[in-house]
Amino acid sequence: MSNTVVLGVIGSDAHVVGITILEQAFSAAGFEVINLGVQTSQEEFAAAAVDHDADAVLVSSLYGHAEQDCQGFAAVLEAAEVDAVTYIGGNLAVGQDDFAETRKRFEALGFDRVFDAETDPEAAIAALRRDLNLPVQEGERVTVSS
Ligand code: B12
Repeated sequence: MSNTVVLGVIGSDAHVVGITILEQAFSAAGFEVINLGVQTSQEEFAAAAVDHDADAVLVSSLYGHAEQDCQGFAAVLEAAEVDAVTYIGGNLAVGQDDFAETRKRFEALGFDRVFDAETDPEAAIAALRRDLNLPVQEGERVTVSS
């Protein structure tokens, strides 16, 4: 049985290209991907994670409002009894920022890993395989900076 990933763009954000690439990359890597698309609410992420018994919830945000959109997300997942690894990635802050600080802020919001907009999807796949204790693929990069 394949591992299931719920993926979407949170809040009012309509940037769709990144998650389309992520969907393709995770599917090609053998994951079952439930792509919720753009403008996805916290509750829609939680409901999809429950419905599909997700192993991971992957949140994308590009438009600069990620921090506001993710306030209370960990509590929503917990209330729905979602037991999944949570990642967030994209353009997570407005303008130029110190990504180490950004990462800390999103970890404080409850995300297990935080990725910047330069992230190669393969690095996120390698990280997820590691977090889910799945076998690492031949030639796969196992060192991730996140
Ligand atoms: C195309 C685009 C648009 C299009 C979107 C079309 C569409 N439906 O997708 C349009 C014109 C509609 C648009 C609108 C807006 N945009 Co725009 N847009 C862009 C642009 C030029 C490219 C985005 C893109 O497709 N990149 C290509 C994909 C492949 O890369 P990506 O999205 O970064 O995703 C990769 C990684 O980030 C990562 N990733 C992403 N999510 C996740 C999640 C996880 C878990 C992981 C592991 C990895 C990961 O992996 C992805 C694949 O490699 C960027 C600038 C840029 N160069 O990034 C601005 C940009 C994102 N937009 C921006 C802004 C401000 C807006 C608007 C608010 C503008 C406005 N005032 O109206 C609106 C928002 C509308 C809305 N409701 O969302 C800003 C955001 C600023 C910030 N965060 O500080 C940017 C950075 C431009 C800028 N430099 O100012 N935009």
